[in-house]
Amino acid sequence: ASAKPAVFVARRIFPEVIEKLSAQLDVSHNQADERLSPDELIARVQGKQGVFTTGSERIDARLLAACPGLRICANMAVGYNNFDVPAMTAAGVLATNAPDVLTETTADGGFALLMAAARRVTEGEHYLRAGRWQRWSYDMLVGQDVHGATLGIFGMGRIGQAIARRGALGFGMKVLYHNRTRLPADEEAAVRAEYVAKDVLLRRADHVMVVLPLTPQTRHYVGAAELALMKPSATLVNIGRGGVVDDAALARALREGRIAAAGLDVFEGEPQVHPELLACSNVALTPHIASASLPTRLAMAHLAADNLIGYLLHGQAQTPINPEVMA
Ligand code: 8YV
Repeated sequence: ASAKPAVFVARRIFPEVIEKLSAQLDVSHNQADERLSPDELIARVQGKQGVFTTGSERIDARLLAACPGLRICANMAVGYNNFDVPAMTAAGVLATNAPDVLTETTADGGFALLMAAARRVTEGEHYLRAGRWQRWSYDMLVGQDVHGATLGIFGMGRIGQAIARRGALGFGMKVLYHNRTRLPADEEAAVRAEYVAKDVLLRRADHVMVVLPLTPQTRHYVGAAELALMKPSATLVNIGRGGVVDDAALARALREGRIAAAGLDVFEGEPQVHPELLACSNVALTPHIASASLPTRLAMAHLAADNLIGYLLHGQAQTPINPEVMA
């Protein structure tokens, strides 16, 4: 038997990160890309002190009760709606996420979708590949401008602020935001964004970017009533979490021309995508890849690994969600 603390890595992950973990910990690794079922996850975590999760493995009271030796769950994601944090804290299990290292890459991803949707990039590609591009016409695939437009941001955390900076400084946009808490004046000035009420943002924005985590409070934060306030020429982008936008209501709004376009990286029930969204032409769709540059994914994996090693060997973690557990 090994004296090293034992950890379970719940998905196939960079070999070099597995090597780094294996140098200090007793590692077992699910080599598959499939998410384990809740029962399989419990069976594999039992007897382990740590688990490396990738953003969608559910860590809840049932798993915690079945895995009493567990001390840390390290999520390779900034979002942690897969964690029941109060239950983890009650069980004395540290939760860590992977913030900061993905901020700029994810903001780039948000702009990629905004540009694609507003300027009909993916729609244009489908048009071309389908052999429908036969001649020039003045109104072929005309979209909306991004530069100089009014950008509304829901969720002004690290990624929201990186998007605000891009909009204001790179694209000359007027930036509005709404958030649970308003930024301090100096931070607001640094990102050149104006705090407004939710309905004001929806009415005034030419493009709305959703960068909210999924919580009970943000579920369907943008639904039929919100979409109805938006301009018919507006674009909606969701790079936060599936479920923050009501995808069925969005598909209806797109089909009825109540808004012009959407760009979506996250979906309710992903990897399933609402069939009515798939049927809409005026929507740019990506499979949850806003953080997916190679250097960023590697940095996220290293951060999760460092949290596991740091906590299990030295009682230290860089990015704890419930630091009270460490005390
Ligand atoms: C991840 C994400 O790619 O960080 C997050 O919250 O949604 C993405 O960056 C995904 O969760 C898998 O790790």
